[in-house]
Amino acid sequence: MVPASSSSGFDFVVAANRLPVDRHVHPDGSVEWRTSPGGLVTAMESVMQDREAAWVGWAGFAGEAPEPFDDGALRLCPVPLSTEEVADYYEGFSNDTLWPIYHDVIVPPTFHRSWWHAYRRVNERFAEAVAEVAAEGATVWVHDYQLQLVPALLRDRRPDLRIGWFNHIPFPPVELFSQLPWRAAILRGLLGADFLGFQRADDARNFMRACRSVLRATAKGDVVTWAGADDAQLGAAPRRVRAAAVPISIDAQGLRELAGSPEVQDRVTEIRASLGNPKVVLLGVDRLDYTKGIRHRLRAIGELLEDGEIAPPDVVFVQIATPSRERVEAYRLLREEIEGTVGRINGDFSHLGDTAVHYLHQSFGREEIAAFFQVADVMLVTPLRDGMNLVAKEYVTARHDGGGALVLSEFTGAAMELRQAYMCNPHDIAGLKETILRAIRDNPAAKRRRMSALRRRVHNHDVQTWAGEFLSALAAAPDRPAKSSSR
Ligand code: ADQ
Repeated sequence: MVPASSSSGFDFVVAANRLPVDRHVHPDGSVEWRTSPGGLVTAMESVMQDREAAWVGWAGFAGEAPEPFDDGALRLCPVPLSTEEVADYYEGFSNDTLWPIYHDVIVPPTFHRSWWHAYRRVNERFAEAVAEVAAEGATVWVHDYQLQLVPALLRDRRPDLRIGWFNHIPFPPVELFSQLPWRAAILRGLLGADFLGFQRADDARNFMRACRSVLRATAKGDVVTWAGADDAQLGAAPRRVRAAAVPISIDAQGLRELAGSPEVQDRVTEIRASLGNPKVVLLGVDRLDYTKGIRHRLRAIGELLEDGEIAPPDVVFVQIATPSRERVEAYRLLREEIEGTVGRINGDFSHLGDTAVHYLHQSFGREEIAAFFQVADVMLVTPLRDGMNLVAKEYVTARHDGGGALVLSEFTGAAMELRQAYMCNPHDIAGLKETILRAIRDNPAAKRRRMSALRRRVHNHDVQTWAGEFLSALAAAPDRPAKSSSR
């Protein structure tokens, strides 16, 4: 399908830090575009299928951006970032300032004014690029913490647009948010939108409290009213903006079909055999990020091995850790620590041919991940803080055979919905060990009941439901507050 001509512009525009595809240059110079990693693209891919729209984002490499190009019905509009901007806007301000603040300061955030300037400059570039491709009165869906100034920057340029923003990560309590030297500018940037979507009701509440405390705005029900400011800063005009929880989900039907395909079923058998057909397989699948609680999980596994509660070859643990943000110091240190711990555990508890912890620092295709989910008797999702965590929803959906058990941290957005999981507090190592053992040993009928309730929840609230809820809330805004969509 040929997308609507950009001379009149697109009626629907998505803006996200990354395009849904990454460029890979082969040694022979040929170029291949592959699906880019991470939760946002996984979720949005099926929402955007066959939708005539433009997607504005970075192509994943520094330097000049390629010309806009079409991917099916989607027009991809690459935004260029220089090497310094990748370091300052992306690795710096987004991933080393905002990410830690928005995730409970698990590692200390770094504040640099030069990073902030780059963040502002890149947000302007994104706003400019969206303004160029959006048709009169178009709907614009801005994503995530990297683009929090885009709503107001865009409204300045194009007051005709309907602008929504969705936060894939948590929004922090005001006590943490207030540490940000640029807190007022960020809130004013966000208030340029008509509707702001969050993963949990608590995130929306945190945002409202920040508006009250930092901007002295009023917040009633799900509407923030900002009287405006008498200055020349961004977002000085008065605004009424809705903020509510719209929890993200997965393409449940697509994953069920994939998981049940003969190729994936064959892989399930192969993977189990290559692990030595253990009685119990424990699994973790995460980006290698300090928010995901991998260290705490390994600590619990190490102690269970030491206590003799679990042992290979009967019980093995597989940790898949996708490489992530490898140029940020905190991530480099985390990788060293985790790999050191895995080495120590295996040194102490593995035997020739019987490995206690299988550690794979690799990215896999969706088929392979779907196969791993079905191999897992117990899935360990133990983040210290996570906006949602799609892996939890993917796991229960992939287990269409009704088997398995999910151990889930109460600090994930998913815990608000997946209440029949084996809940844990990952900081409480003794409690985490007990929960893992319970998930292994509970009677099969009880486990099946839990899994079936979890699967039903995801089935009834899939990614299409999420996108529908977000877009109808956006269509109802502004000044026509609709009821908060969930919980
Ligand atoms: P992420 O922090 O990236 O997402 P998550 O929600 O778990 O985390 O999504 C990760 C995605 O990557 C899943 O679809 C998973 O299957 C896939 N994945 C993980 N490891 C992989 C590997 N080794 N190979 C291939 N694929 C792998 C952010 C927020 C989350 C929020 C999402 C969506 O941090 O809280 O749920 O956005 O809003």
